[in-house]
Amino acid sequence: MKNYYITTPIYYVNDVPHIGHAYTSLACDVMARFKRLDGYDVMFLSGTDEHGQKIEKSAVKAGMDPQAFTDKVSQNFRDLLKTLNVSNDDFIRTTEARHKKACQALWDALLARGEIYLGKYAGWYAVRDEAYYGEDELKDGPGGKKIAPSGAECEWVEEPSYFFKLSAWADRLLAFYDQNPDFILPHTRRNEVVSFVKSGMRDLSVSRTALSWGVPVPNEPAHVMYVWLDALTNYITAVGYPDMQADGYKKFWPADVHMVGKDILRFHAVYWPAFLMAAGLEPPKRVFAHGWWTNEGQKISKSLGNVIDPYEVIATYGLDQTRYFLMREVPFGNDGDFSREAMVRRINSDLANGIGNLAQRTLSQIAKNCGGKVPAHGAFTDADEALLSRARGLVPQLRSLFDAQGFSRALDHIWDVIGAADRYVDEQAPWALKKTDIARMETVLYVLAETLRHLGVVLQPFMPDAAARLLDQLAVPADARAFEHIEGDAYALQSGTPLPAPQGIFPRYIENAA
Ligand code: ME8
Repeated sequence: MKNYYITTPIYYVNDVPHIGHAYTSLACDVMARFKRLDGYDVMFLSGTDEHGQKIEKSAVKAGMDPQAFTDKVSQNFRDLLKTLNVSNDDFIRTTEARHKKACQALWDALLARGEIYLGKYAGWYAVRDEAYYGEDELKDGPGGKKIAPSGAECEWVEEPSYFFKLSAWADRLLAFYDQNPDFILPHTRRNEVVSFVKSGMRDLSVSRTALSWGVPVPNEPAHVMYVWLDALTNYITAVGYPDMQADGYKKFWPADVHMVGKDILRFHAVYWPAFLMAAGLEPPKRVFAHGWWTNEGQKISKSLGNVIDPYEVIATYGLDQTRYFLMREVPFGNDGDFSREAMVRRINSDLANGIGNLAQRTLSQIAKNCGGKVPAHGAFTDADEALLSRARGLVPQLRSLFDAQGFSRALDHIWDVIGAADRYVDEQAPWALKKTDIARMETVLYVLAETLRHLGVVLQPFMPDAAARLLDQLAVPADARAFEHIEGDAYALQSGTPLPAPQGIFPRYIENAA
């Protein structure tokens, strides 16, 4: 059985969903769709993080009870996923009963194993990050304020608190990173985690008494769980924990990838495996920390008023165009700059002039010169075989790139094949063969159509609608669009199959077209 479990972060509901949230969810969607096409049974989870001081404050500000507030705003994140055509299998909210049960069971396991003790916290806390900081990590800000490395303001907190014995886990974490060199990707991010762990970790405060908006600590009515312990647990709640005999748990835990932004790597690559190992559970197989998007070179922030609204972007440029741009523009893992000029350039050169034009040229010649049917073909020449073998080579290449979440490189490879097909059309000039050698013209158009079938199948994870339109135009049956159908020739296009009338797939984007 091939199973695959991938997760997005669960998003804080205090924010309006923006392009950054869209990005992580899209990357997971591309990965999940790829694995499904490759025959895996996939579990793809997203959701919302609804407890803690930050959310409680936002609810108060909105003049609402926190439950009513989170019910309302959580829906915005669900709606965004739908608009993005994200194929998540479950959507978890940390205010659900199943989650409270999982958190309390994990707490009990940690307590029973002697990993948690009662003490008193006196130190700094940043509500914006929901994170504790040591004095040595902070800078002085205006008005004597203490500022965290993230830029968040800190406040002094003194309260009774349970602690998790994080300091005792440093060596075991370092050994775990050593034994699992791909646990943290990209590798450049690994070093910062390792040096944090080596720098000497303090025990971690895992309960709060200053607020009540959280999962109650079992048998301790004055304490609620620290929101990150609560939030991280969502990944096991959704597969059935604490029932470790549940089908979901047996099939999907440990998760294959937790996809996160680089801002929350420490929580996922240090705290989370430590909590799990301390509770006697397996840590996830990988945490991938992707980069940060800026807007035309500037940090995206509410106070600068330059938050990019994914709905507006999709309405302006199109959904599949946006998905493509975000996955292609920067190597996955690096920071990226969202610029409208770059978006338009990608749409026009890669989509309209690239795959769009290749499909249009091929399909319109077939419609005109081959009676609207998949053309017949004779023996393949070396040039034909060369192009077909590049198309057939796509899946194995993409598999290895996807294994390390190399989405933009995967698209580079796909576009190399599109480039090779463009050169092939120019060299073979089927429009000229029409006058001299009809049989050869048909073979050339067949080779192009078959190449397009491969391209349509591998483009599905990135651009599900556009790829489906391409495959529809090639009359590829809906149940013959997986990778197994392009490995080998068994499902190759059949000469004589009637094709629908060709339609453009990617129009050019013309500024101020309205
Ligand atoms: O941190 N560029 O939630 P959050 C790229 N609730 N990605 C961005 C981005 C940007 N400019 N802005 C946001 C939390 N993101 C916690 C997570 S998980 C157990 C709990 C993405 O709503 C990126 O994935 O602040 C980042 O990690 C995430 O949104 C933070 O979402």
